[in-house]
Amino acid sequence: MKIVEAYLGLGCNLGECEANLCSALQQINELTSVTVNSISSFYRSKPLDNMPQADYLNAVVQIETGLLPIPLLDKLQAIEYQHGRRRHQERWGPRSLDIDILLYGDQVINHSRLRIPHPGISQRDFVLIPLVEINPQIRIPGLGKISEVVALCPDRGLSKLPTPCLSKKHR
Ligand code: A4P
Ligand code: MG
Repeated sequence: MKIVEAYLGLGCNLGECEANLCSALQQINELTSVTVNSISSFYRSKPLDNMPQADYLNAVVQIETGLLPIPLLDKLQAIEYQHGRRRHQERWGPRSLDIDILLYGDQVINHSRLRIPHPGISQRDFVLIPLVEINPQIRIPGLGKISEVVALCPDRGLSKLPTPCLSKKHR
């Protein structure tokens, strides 16, 4: 089984977001063939496009996984579902848990269910800044060095919060 390094973005702006992100991280770490290696700080961010909804809590994690991309997406969507996420809600509506696969090794994937790198990555400070925090050496396929991508990203005034929970490896 080939082990790949991947990065996931987590977001919440509905309900108990700190608890949701922490229990999602725990469940991701408990998945067979997935290990959480590092967790960024948590960040408070304004909704994209000034949507009239609550601020988000966002974080990024680095994992190692033997799962292929679609099976990984299936497992992550099951975790979203367990946290009350329902997909018939409006696009970009408030959500109790959103898990995006940001990067999967150096692969570019254009599948009907999965686009990697995540298409919004270059415009999202709440994704890029925690990615830099975890690994400033990342290269984003098609975009280049993360330091250069982050320099061009609009600054939307993130606030950095302490990480309130740690994966098993960090305890
Ligand atoms: N999908 C395609 N590519 C991916 C990927 N790389 N990772 C598909 C995960 N899923 C991917 O997603 C819709 C479908 O996208 C999935 O079924 C999957 O097959 P969704 O989570 O059901 O719907 P959504 O999240 O409402 O839409 P979308 O376009 O995925 O939105 P995003 O990109 O997730 O953005 N503002 C702040 N401050 N912080 C946020 O976290 N998030 C969003 C949602 C908007 N504004 C935000 C934030
Ligand atoms: Mg999503």
